[in-house]
Amino acid sequence: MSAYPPEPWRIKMVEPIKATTREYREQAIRDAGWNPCLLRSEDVSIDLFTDSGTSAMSDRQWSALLRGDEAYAGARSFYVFEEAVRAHYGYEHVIPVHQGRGGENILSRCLIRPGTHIPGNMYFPSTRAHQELNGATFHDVIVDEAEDPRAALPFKGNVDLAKLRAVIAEFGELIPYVSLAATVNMAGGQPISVANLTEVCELAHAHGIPVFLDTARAVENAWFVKQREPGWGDRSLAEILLALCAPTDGAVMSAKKDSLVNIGGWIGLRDPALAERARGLVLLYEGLHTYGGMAGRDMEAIAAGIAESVDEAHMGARIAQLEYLGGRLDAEGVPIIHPIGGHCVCVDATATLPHIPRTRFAAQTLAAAVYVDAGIRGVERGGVSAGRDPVTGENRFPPLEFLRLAVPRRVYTRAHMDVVADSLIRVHRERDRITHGLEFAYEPDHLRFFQARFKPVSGSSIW
Ligand code: PLI
Repeated sequence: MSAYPPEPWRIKMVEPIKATTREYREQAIRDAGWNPCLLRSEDVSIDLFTDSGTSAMSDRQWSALLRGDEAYAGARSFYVFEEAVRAHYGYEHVIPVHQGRGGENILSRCLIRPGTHIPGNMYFPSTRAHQELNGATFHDVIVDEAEDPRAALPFKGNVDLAKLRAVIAEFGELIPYVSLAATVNMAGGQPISVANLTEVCELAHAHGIPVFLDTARAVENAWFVKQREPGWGDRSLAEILLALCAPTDGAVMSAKKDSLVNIGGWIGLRDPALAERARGLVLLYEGLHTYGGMAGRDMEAIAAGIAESVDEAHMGARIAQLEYLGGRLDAEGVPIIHPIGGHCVCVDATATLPHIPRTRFAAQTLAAAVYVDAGIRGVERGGVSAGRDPVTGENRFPPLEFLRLAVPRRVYTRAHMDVVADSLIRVHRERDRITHGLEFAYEPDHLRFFQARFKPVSGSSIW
């Protein structure tokens, strides 16, 4: 099992965790329509629903908040933020947005027309939703192994260039851009190599197609490049981050992940004309182009967080914590996605609950069971998250159906990881007791996993 290095921080402020009983949690998950997202967070003991916006900020970030310039226009904090993004990600034009999906909305509105096609290395729900809302069809061109939980390739986020070539051959000028992610969330936080990303850009550019990168977890991706990609071991995370962004035409960033803040994001662009159009839409949907829906203090916290995110002691400890949790599950035969990714450990729900059919949402069912067992909240990543095909209205069932345990940065200790591992091991040992899956009691139109309510398919419980 991996070593667990001491965390490179001390705890200065704490948030009490409420103790709950199994009976209490059973009632809570019923009241939440069997959807952990609808639980009150005070009823959750260890919250691994997401690593997004849930990180602990450092004392430097908290003191940066006090420097926030809250001027409506031209705030000093914007220029601090702009400089930090330019220096670390290398994009000339930096356009603030309130969070990642705000940026996805703007970029999609700028570039997508009805009937267009967007290839990418696996979908992300909010990214694809904006692409589809603007009339595009998404094409997954990720390598086949990304869909196999047991395939332990170093770069399962890579694009299959043959698949990309085929999409380009078929749709050519109807492709407004290639949508890449580093790391790939829905594959379990799997990285893309610098070599593959560069080849994708060369291929796309040869056909006049720009490439935009989702940089939400690009620093985590840089860590894996440093560990795994020949030729990069001696380079700093900051250098690798710049190398990942360099061949791309722009990026959309949810700063709530790598950048260690609770809210914020940006669009980074090289083309001045596109940047001008994007700023125009930011004025309509986000806020002025020098705050984009953030407070001045949020931009200060991001600038400080970006600098901390490329610190190798920070990233090394983060990844080691995930490997420790995943290693414990692996050792006890709990089926997880390999290799362990950058922000999460993912439990293969299809392998855990093979008796629950896809239409009964095994990962959603497992999420409810794990919450009831020990108050741990994860998120379904499978049939519920995938939603319905906008054309046919049919449910989409992606090959991977898993419970994602996303670990917030600098929040939980090794003892918490042990509680999570013990609970997952227990639920896995007793998996045959989970006899019923779930069906929708209420199904929202968009991003349904957030607000859906479920009911057990028979009886009043999943047990
Ligand atoms: O939650 P936002 O709007 O700041 O960012 C949307 C978003 C875009 N891209 C990627 C790869 C994400 O992971 C992402 C948000 N992810 C969430 C909330 C998550 O729990 O993974």
